[in-house]
Amino acid sequence: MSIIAFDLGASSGRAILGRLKGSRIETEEIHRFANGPVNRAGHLHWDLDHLFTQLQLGLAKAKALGSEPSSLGIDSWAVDYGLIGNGRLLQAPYHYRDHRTDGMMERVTAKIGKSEIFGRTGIQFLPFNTIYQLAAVMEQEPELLAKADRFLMIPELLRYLLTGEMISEFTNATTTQLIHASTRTWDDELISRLSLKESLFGPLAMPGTPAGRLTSSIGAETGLGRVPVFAVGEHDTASAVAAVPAAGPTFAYLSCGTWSLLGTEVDQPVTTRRAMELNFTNEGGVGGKYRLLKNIMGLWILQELKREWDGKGQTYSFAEWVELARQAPAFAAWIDPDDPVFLAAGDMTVRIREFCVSTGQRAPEQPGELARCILESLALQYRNVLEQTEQLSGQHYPGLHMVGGGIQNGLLCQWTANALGKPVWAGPIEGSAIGNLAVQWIGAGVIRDLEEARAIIRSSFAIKEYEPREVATWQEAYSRYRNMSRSHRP
Ligand code: LFR
Repeated sequence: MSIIAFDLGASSGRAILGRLKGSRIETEEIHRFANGPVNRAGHLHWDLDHLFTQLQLGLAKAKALGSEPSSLGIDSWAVDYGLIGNGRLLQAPYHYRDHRTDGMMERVTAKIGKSEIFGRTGIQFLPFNTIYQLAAVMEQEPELLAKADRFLMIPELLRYLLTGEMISEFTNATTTQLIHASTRTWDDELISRLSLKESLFGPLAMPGTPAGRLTSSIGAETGLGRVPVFAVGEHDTASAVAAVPAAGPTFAYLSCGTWSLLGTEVDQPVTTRRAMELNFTNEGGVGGKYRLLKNIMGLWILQELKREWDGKGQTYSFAEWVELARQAPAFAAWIDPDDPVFLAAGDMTVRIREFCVSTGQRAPEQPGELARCILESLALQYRNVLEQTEQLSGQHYPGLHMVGGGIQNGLLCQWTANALGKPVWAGPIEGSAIGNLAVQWIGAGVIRDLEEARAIIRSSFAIKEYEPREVATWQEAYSRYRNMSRSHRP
């Protein structure tokens, strides 16, 4: 019997067919499609109609391949949402990198203090969190909120279109910064202090809970019938962390894609002052766990650099960018990848150069120098954040698990091991899709729990080990990097 995971990422969306043969998972990518933001009247939005068509195409392809999936689940990146009025989507959902939230986090936290928000929710301060997106709507488009009777996040919206049922999902809901960390449900007090309607936010389903079936018309169109749909870890990072092939309860992970999410799993949120100062987050996880982690800007900076140079007619493949980085001189200049200047789309070359000059470094000129600067800075920042994770959790990690598409960049994996002075275990690549599948099997009672799922994942997918090299050189570089980034931060 097969099942389907839809994983909607920043570079593409995918439909992955999964089969469980004994204690081995087999996966097959049956459909891949574009999932870029669309620019409408100067704002970045999701193209939901396109995505819905692609989901249906994925289902039809499964049918054409002779498979009759027994369930499906959808995951995507966090924080984005749509508003429903009278059963209809009121507006194309905004993409979180849209500029409309500029300054909103400062406005909201001036009204409700940061320590109060963090103490209640345990969620890190990112300018695009749903709470600040909703505050922007309230200021800029209040009529929209007045018309809305329901708030749904992206996978929930797509699930609604497939099943006709509106059900919110816990892991993704935590990223709104509107879920109370100890009650694990909507924080009605926070919601009403923001002057939002409590009735917008519906009941929450935990990952692995049944959440309806394909409507009869979609069942008929795709030829699949009324296939059950699960609420999975619908935040892609929740799914990716569920797929970390760790053997015991104490481990550190890096979900490596457009973003780099580095941290550990905990039973209870860590909402100490220190966690807030370090801007760590406690996002709801699969199996009742929390993900204590930090967002690192990630390969986004390199992806944007590539897009910019493609636009100038100087086109290199991603593999070529990595090769150019390998050949460029070592430890010449670094950025703090988490400086907010790197968040929005656009001209990374200028921003990287300006950052380097403003911190007393020589500005990288050539493509290889720019790419090297980004990848070394990421590896060094991973070490910094792993040390912070150890401080907060009181645990010691002997190495780092890396999952996600970014691990195809072997140079970054090796440099990460070098920077940490510890081994990196890289795999699986399709972390989010595999975690999505695993949670459906747990929901169906085919796999017992998260621990068993991880054991199955461990034996099903190749895990590549990177041993640290040139440790002394990287240690010295790390000390210099720390001084550079410390002096730069306010
Ligand atoms: C990764 C991710 C991160 C989230 C960011 C924005 O794809 O979901 O976890 O902080 O995207 O939603």
